[in-house]
Amino acid sequence: MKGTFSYLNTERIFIEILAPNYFHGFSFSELIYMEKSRYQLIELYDHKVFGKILILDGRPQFSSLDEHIYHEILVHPAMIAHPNPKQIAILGGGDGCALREVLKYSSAEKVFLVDMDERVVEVCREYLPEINQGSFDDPRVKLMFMDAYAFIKDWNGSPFDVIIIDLTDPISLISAKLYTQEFFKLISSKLSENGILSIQCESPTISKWLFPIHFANIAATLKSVFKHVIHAREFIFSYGSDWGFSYASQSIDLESLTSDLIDRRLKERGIKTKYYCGDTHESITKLPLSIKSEIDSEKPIKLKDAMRYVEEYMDLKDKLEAIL
Ligand code: AG3
Repeated sequence: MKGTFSYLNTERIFIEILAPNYFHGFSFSELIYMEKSRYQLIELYDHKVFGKILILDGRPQFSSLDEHIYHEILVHPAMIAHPNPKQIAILGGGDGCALREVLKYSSAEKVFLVDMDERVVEVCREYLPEINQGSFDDPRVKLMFMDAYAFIKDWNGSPFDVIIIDLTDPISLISAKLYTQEFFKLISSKLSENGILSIQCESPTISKWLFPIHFANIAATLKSVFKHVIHAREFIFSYGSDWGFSYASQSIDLESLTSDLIDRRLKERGIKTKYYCGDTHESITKLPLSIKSEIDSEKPIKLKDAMRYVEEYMDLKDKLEAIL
């Protein structure tokens, strides 16, 4: 089976186009599993250094080697900034790794995992138990297989303390609409008084060359909706570039999270991490000047433009694949 998105996948070599004339790739030791689900191509490979690598529609989602870096940075700043996170929603994240990190908090009473593709959850449950550590079966977890836009829009239960957005790249309409101002306003209306949003935001340096929705305009969109917004950036080996994360809240002053407070809360709450701590937080949340000014010069992403953005990406992708 050959993939449908921006990459070359011969028997052993995988190449992802990150930007025009710029690639990132792996050679694999083994194909563990491959399936075309209703929504996407799911591939799972084994690699000598990276361990297991999950690829959805030609875009690597994680590897055993560095998934903890991505997931700890995605989850803990928001969970730690909240005084007592009880009700949490994870949008996307069907691999169960963000879920594993959230479940470390004994304050978490109810965690909704909302993923469109039940097959991703089933494949990760079966083939990656050492990574997601049975998180799907925790009694606090409710799995919802549906569109996250509809889940949030129609939610009329008690508000969420933390919402974590762990989506695929904004290059299909299903995911692109979840990075818009309209969606962030809906999120804000479903957060509790001290509620915090955390979201993966693509690469701050590379994504803009290929994706019409990228770090700086996602950040500008968040800024147009939330009072307090901070960002983090770290190199993620399995994506072949730096990666961006943003955290947003209407009431919690996220800028005031100090290294000491983070270490104290991690300790008080009994949270064991491998990568994230007060020092890590300090170092990853300092953005360079050029990235800060890119955010300032961007406009919010509107829902009415999402389809056009996806088409723009498809056009560029076809052109780039044609010259491969
Ligand atoms: N979520 C999306 C990461 C996007 C990676 N994109 C790429 N490699 N082009 C990751 C899911 C992990 N829970």
